[in-house]
Amino acid sequence: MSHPNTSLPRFDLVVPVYNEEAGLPQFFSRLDKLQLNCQPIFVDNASTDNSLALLKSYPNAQVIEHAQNEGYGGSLIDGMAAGSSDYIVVIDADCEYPPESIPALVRALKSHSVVYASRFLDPALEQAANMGFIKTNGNRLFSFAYNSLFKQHTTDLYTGCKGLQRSALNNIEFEQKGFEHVTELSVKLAANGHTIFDIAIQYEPRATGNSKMHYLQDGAKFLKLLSHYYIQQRQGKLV
Ligand SMILES: Nc1nc2c(ncn2[C@@H]2O[C@H](COP(=O)(O)OP(=O)(O)OP(=O)(O)O)[C@@H](O)[C@H]2O)c(=O)[nH]1
Ligand SMILES: [Mg+2]
Repeated sequence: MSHPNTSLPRFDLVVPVYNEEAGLPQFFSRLDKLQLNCQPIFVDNASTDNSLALLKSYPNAQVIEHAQNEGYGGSLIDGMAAGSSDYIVVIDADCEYPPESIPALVRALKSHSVVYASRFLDPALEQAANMGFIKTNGNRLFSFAYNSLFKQHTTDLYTGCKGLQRSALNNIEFEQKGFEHVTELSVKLAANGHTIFDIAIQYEPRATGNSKMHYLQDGAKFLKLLSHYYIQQRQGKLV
């Protein structure tokens, strides 16, 4: 990154990685082209393929190595804690969320403490992404349930691409290490008075590697956890 794009404020780019050797070269080259003014923080979650070696070959990146798999949430928690910039951007390593959207996310962070890159905000982009019935309606259901209980308006609770002003994390202690982290983070941000601001993103379903999500199982866990946090909030125990 010889001539970083200095029109944007500096930020930490947190990327959770688990067995993404097939997609990482493309991720790196797309990131390079953007010339971002950022600190990449890669969290290798005990990949069993060549991901870790690839991450270590990327110049000027911070690489966190998990000796054992600590979950998607565990990876984000460690990645976010390792940085020090005022702004944090989280993005998956598989290019499903185009790295080219990062500048818009950072710009939005100047005036919003929490920004989610939504796959469902722009109907034309949603249609082009062709995500399939379960993923689309599962996400709608989760977002609706969360919005109703926590007075928010996000269109994509389960996006893997989001931005945070670091100060939004000040009062938050995390306990969830798996994909449940997404729920916990969103609930606790709301409980701390933050409002999620959505920007539209063109989602590109993965062309390489395998998904490790189990939608029905993870969906049931989500609804249980959301109820748990709602009850905690009603009892005044959430913050
Ligand atoms: N599934 C999974 N992903 C992890 C883990 N740790 C880090 N990740 C990374 O978290 C990001 C999201 O995981 P994905 O498996 O792509 O989840 P997804 O995007 O919902 O599923 P796909 O649409 O099939 O890609 C990717 O960058 C993974 O490499 C983990 O323990 N499990
Ligand atoms: Mg993915």
